Amino acid sequence: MATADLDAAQPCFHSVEGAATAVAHPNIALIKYWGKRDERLVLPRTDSLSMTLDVFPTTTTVRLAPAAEADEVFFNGAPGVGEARKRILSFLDVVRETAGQRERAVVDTRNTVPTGAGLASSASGFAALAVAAAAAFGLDLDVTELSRLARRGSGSASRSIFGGFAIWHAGRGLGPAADLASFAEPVSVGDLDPALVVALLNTGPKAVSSRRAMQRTVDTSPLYRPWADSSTADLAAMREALVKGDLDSVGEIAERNALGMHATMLAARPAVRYLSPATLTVLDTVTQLRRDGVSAYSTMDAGPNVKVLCHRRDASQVADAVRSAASCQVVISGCGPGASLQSGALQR
Ligand code: 2P0
Repeated sequence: MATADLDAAQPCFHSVEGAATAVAHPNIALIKYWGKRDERLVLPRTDSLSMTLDVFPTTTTVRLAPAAEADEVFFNGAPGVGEARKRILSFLDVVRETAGQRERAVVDTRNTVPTGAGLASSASGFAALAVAAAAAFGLDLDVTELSRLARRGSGSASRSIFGGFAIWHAGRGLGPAADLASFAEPVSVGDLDPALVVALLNTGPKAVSSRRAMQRTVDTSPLYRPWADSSTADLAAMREALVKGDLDSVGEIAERNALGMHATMLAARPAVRYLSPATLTVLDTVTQLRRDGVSAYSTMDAGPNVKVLCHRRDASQVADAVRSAASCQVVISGCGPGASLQSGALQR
């Protein structure tokens, strides 16, 4: 079935034709996820909290292929290769196991965010894949179940099932009970109209994948445990600041949480350093904006790119300052929607 045909399809959670298309957006963590306690089930060591973007969507179609002997994967129209392809095949195995099916599938995924550059492409990618694959394989999952499923593809994807702000609960322990307890859900937010100004400093693939980098950090960084402990306290403070709609507190907590996460990586053996000279230029610019009375706060993920949290009314000013300081492309994002089947809303 062509994508155009899916546009006209009725909203569906069961896919009678065995094909479904879903859209999801990346999210940026204000309280970071960095470190797993179970690699296979993708169980994190700490809770995390994010804002879903309204830019850089991923659109993914999953089509069952009953006659095929192997799955096929296409990224932006080209046959998938390497680790990214392997992760999708493993994820399809999880979906098949959940659905009690054996059929192979064709996955066609189209990203508008540069893949592998620390711009959360795996979050939008696996959220869209989870929603599309669940529908194509006829799984009738609610959003909590979809969040758990997306988590198996990539931890941060559990949060992209939801729009606005979402918390991903780490859960406790190991095994099936822990699996059930680790999912994302929306969080309450007061009167807040935030923007994230994304400074695209380097959109090439990163040297060390976040998966490997976080494992190395947990295994070798003496700063990891203190950061994880402080992140728990940051999360509680963040939830309070969000309910109050206090952007300055939200920003301060997010910035210190991100810098702390990068400190854990710098102390890993060998060190993981994603931040570049251009990153520091933007950090200085954001500090200067604050001195000038603009509420602006930085956060960085597994890459050099900086996302600046600010009031939406200040976003153009922040974008201009960052663009001229770092001579880079800048994209302004507001709060985005949760993952959806192309034919309708996912919430039920
Ligand atoms: C986050 N990041 O909370 C953190 C902050 C990057 C830095 O989630 O191994 O691609 O697939 O679960 O989700 C990037 O890690 O890692 C990430 P896996 P993922 O957004």
